[in-house]
Amino acid sequence: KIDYEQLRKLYDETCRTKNVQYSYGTAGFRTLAKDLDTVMFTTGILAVLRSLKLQGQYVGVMITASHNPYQDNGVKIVEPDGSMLLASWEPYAMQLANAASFATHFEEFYAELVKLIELEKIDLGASNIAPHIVVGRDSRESSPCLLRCLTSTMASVFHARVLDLGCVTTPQLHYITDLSNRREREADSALAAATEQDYYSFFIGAFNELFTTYDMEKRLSVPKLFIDTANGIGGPQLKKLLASKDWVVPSDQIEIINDKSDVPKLLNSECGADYVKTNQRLPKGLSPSSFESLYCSFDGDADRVVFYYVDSELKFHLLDGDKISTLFAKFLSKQLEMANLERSLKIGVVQTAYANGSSTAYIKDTLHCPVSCTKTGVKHLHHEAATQYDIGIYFEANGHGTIIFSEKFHQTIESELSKPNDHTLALKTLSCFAKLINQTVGDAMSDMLAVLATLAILKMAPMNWDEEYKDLPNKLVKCIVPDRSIFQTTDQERKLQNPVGLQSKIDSVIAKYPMGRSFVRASGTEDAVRVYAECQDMSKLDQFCNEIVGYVK
Ligand code: NG1
Ligand code: ZN
Repeated sequence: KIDYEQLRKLYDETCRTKNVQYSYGTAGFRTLAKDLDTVMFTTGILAVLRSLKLQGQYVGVMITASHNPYQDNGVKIVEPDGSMLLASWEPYAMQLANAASFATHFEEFYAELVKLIELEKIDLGASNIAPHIVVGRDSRESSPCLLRCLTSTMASVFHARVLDLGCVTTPQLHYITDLSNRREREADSALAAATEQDYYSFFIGAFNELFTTYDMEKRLSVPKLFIDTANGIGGPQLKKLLASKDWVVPSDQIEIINDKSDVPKLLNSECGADYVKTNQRLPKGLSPSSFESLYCSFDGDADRVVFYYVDSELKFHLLDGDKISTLFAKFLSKQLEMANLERSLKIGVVQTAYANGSSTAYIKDTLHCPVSCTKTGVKHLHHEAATQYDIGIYFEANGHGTIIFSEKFHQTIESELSKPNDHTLALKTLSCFAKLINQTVGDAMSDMLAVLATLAILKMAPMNWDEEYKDLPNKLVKCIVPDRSIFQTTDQERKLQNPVGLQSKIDSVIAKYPMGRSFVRASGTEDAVRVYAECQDMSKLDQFCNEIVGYVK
């Protein structure tokens, strides 16, 4: 039922990157752009199969390498509801890619493909089901060419309908994939496939509704917000949001910097969320001018955001993913309490071991909110937030995160709002806030709007936000080792199981430093081992970290 000759022809033309070992990690496939043709070809096919498996629903595919340098690129598949590819399909993505990469003849690849189709019982002949695919790409120079490799077989071999969004942010692709399927389900054919415009209207609508609820003028509570878009796709997309007729925040309150998405080499270079978080300093293009301003940085595909400000002594202060989590936790627990729902709806924060120890203590001891710790990687945090809480707040320290509101949350708020009560303001706040958050995935634009709204409602300046708790001095180091796969962890990556004996050495170092905490794990995205350390005394931090690194190397 597959047009064998056509597939073979396209395979021969497209699978030019041979003998590359591909692996589908926490962020999909990611490597040098010049090595990606083959894996794009097979990922396109896998996305089609995933859609067929799910009765032809829209499956998303995003071409991006996020915060990586401009020479890199990557690809990942998005489920119909906007979440990450089902974990049990990740091995298929690898098998198919490596089959094409290492095959000497087309038949070897074809056999692997047929095996997969049979294993998953996919009916390619079902005439009433056409696969639906949504594709998007970030601003990288290599993306258009990779897109052609990705989509080459979709229509001609598999009769797929392909919705090409062009250049979008990663969270826009997730959102539009989910919305397209919701519309199909509601058989709302008049609206058909979702667009970028739907995204802007929806989030601006929620932002405006929240300000109207509080009878506030649509001005930011800070005099000025500077947004560093890492010279990535966030720049042009944010400009579209700000240019929308419904966006009414005065234009002199917002300034976008590092917005040269058309100059390939500038992408993520000395700017963006990763740079600011790692180096704890202002990005290129910013001088500490006004100490009342708020600053934020997106990463290259705008799924992460970190905030920062400079104090009156021009000292830099980072407001990272932990601070965003705690701000939302403080705000939303208060609203739940005011709505008298704190006993019926469960709010909680999900972190990884990289969260600063002070943030964890603050959430538990000051906010009295439950905290869970999961392994690194958004899918782990997302799962915990979605299954354990009615309001599940999760952020990685690096700024990637969102909030998941349960079905019970929506039903409860709706039913409370429908009866007369004294908590209407809090109920409306919760309802609007849930709309303002992109629940499919961490989203720099939506998270930024939510932070701005929260600060305005709570009448908090950046400094007040920062003062809620003080970070413990901390350090994150990358160690290059001969074989990182021997570093195996347990307890949500907080303890090493292998190499045997190393953990007890680490423990004995930790014991010497007051408030000391340290852990070692292999990176899932780079060929390196990461060492994290934090302790009370800034002047001892380097020594503490070096001692651990000494045992790792
Ligand atoms: P690895 O390389 O596995 O540490 C990094 C980030 C994660 C996550 C992924 C996906 C740190 C310490 N790690 O993972 O939080 O963002 O990349 O991009 O920031
Ligand atoms: Zn990203």
